[in-house]
Amino acid sequence: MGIVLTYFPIMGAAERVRLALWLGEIDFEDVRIPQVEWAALKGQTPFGQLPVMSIDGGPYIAQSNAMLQYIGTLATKLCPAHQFLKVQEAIGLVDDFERAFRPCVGLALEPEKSGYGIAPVSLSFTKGSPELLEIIKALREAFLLNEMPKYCGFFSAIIESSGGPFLCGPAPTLADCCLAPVLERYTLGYIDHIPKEALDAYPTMKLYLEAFKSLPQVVAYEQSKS
Ligand SMILES: N[C@@H](CCC(=O)N[C@@H](CS)C(=O)NCC(=O)O)C(=O)O
Repeated sequence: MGIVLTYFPIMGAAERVRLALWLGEIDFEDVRIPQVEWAALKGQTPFGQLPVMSIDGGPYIAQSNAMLQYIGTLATKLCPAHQFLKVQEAIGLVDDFERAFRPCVGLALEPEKSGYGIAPVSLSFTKGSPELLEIIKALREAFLLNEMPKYCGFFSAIIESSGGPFLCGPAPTLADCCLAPVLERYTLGYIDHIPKEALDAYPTMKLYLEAFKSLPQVVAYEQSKS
C-alpha cells in the first residue's frame, strides 16, 4: 500500500514533501484533489487542512514538516546525522522567508482576516477592491525591495560556505526540497507584481535553482507530470 500523499493540484505546502519523496526515491501515490472535492474531505483530516499523508492504509497524518522529517528517517541521505543542525537551520530560514511573503498572499486571498476579526469591519478590505489591490502591489514591491535581497543574501552565504551547489554541500537535503520550490515560484511570473526576473539579481540563487532542477530525480518528477 505504501505512502499516499493528498493535496490540492498546486505546489503549495506539499511540494517540499513530494520533492523529498522523489529525491529519497521512495514510491508514493501523489493524489491531487480538485478544490470542489475539498469540502467532503476536510472533516476527515486531523486539522481541516491539506496535505495529509497515509502510510500503509493507516490514519491521515497532517503537517508537511512532520512528513518531511519522516522522509528524512527513511532516506537518511536527505538529512545525514552530521549535518542535522545545518539542514534544520536552513529549513527554519526557508520558513521565515515564506512567512515574510505571507502578507502578500494572505491579504489577497483572505482580506476579511486582515483585522483578525477584532478590528471594526469598516476597517477591513473588500476582495478585489482598488484600495486592496494597491496595498497588495505595495506589499509585493516592498517584499522584492527588502525581503528578497535579505533572504537571498542569507541563502547565498550558506551555499557559498557549504561549497555548494546545494545548501549543505554537494548533495541535496530536505532543506533544498523546501527552498527550491519557493524560489521557483518567484521565477514563474504568475504572481502579480513579482516579475519572472525576480531572481536575476541573485546569480548564486539562479545557479542553485538550476542545479536543483537538473537533479535526475527532479527531472523525472517533472516528466511524471506530463
Ligand atoms: N502547517 C500546515 C499548513 C497546511 C495548510 O495551510 N493547508 C492549506 C493549504 S496550503 C489548506 O488546507 N487550506 C484549506 C483549508 O484550510 O480549508 C502544513 O505545513 O501542512
